Amino acid sequence: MAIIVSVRLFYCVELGDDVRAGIARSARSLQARIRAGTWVAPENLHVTLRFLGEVGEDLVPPLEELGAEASSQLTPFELRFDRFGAFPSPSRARVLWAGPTVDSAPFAALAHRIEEGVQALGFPPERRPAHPHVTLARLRVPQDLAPALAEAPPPDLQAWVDDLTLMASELRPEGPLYTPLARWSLGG
Ligand code: 2AM
Repeated sequence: MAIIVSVRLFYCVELGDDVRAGIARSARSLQARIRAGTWVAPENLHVTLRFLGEVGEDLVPPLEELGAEASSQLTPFELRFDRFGAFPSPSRARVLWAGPTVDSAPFAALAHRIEEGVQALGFPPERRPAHPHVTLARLRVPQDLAPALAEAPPPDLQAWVDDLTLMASELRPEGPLYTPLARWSLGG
């Protein structure tokens, strides 16, 4: 009997040490305003492109091919982190994030190509719009963060995105452990 081993995967944009530290620092003014939540460890801050969930090992090679192909079609681009926001809305926040005020066309193009590719591999369509963001904290109960978000000085960071990563995620009680499975330079 074949044993199917699975791995929890997502495509993401990794961020440099300086950008991660800068985003974490800029979020400090919000820390006292969040009642019950889990903050993402600074070393784990990233921009998810597509969450895949538990994936059978047999799908890893085609997902690697897709990553290589999608990344070869784009050149490096800049991503700004100049606002804080919350999902699903600031007044009922469950997720606090930092992201760009202006949509990034290259990010959207990369997300679109990956979405097409994963659907061709049999993944169900992603219903959430591809909005680039770095999750900073997850709140255990929805909280009205609108006043805190209006008052907090916004972040002001720029990241140079020059590669795409297929990341494995192991969920542990002390927090997730992320391990890059493959990484491709944009533009090949
Ligand atoms: P997010 O924080 O950008 O929203 C790794 O777990 C990443 O995958 C998380 O940072 C999260 O992205 C995303 N993720 C986790 N669980 C998910 C789910 N059930 N649906 C969609 N995205 C998810």
